[in-house]
Amino acid sequence: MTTILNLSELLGAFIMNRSWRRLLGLLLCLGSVGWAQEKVIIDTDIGDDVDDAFALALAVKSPELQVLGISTAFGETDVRAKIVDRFLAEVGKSDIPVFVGKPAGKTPMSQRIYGEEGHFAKSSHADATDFLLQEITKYPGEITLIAIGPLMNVGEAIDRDAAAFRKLKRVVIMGGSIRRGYGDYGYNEHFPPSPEWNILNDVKSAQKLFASGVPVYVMPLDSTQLKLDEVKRAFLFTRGTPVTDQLAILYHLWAQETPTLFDPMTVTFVLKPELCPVAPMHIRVDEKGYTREEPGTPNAQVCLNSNPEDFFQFYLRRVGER
Ligand SMILES: [Ca+2]
Repeated sequence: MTTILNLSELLGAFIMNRSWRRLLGLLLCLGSVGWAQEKVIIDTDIGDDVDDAFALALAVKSPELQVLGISTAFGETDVRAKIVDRFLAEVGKSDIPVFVGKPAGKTPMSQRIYGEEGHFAKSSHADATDFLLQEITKYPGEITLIAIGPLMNVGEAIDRDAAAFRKLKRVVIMGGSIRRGYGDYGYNEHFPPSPEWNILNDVKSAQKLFASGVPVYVMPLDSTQLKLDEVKRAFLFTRGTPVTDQLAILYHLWAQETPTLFDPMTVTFVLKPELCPVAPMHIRVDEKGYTREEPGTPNAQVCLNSNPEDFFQFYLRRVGER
């Protein structure tokens, strides 16, 4: 009796001890990772704005995710793919395959040189839509597509095989502007909704996505205008890890001051949905690229509000982890 009591007291003392609780937490986390990694494909227009790189950084630092592949969309998709090649190689993830969407003309790209110098760039990349449809067929109902650029590849996949596309588990996009426009942070003067970049650059594909019947999760301007201020940048860029070093290089090539981390909220939502709570909504994408909230059967789950401080507490800890 005494022995049993002593053992339970000992166990209680261990559990109360903070380091043991942390260890238990880690073991539980590793256990859950082993069982149910989330299969994701990321479709990105990395290369001009810098937030895509910050989204990829979060994905590669997250053991909860199994990144099946990364595809590029919009403009010079081959240059974008070379940027992804280098980023993945520099952070030790060159096993993740990279695919290209249809190229469409030349656009200014602040981070072009990062991919063009030829570091780790693969000589060719297979087609993004072929890959997407093939993976959906292989893992029906299991894949989350995270789309953080204009939606050309999504539109093409729906055109080519709408039935297969519907077998995605879900699509999580950064896109749209429901009640707030660019520059409206909630505390300052109101800026009305405006056509958001990703929707505006391929309105037809966005319309197809909202009509596709696939569960669509939307992280619009309303909840994604997350400013990486100088205190946060100083923290991140002095971590000296392979991932934060690449972010520092891409940030300097981008050559502006304060990045807005629109895209990382999509990856964050997949990992911690409570950081961007969604509500059902019927969204109509009009010809001008507005995402109108209208009465009707919900065709999307939309996050209208997030707490930037909570987001950064999570993001900086995870991406800055040594
Ligand atoms: Ca983007």
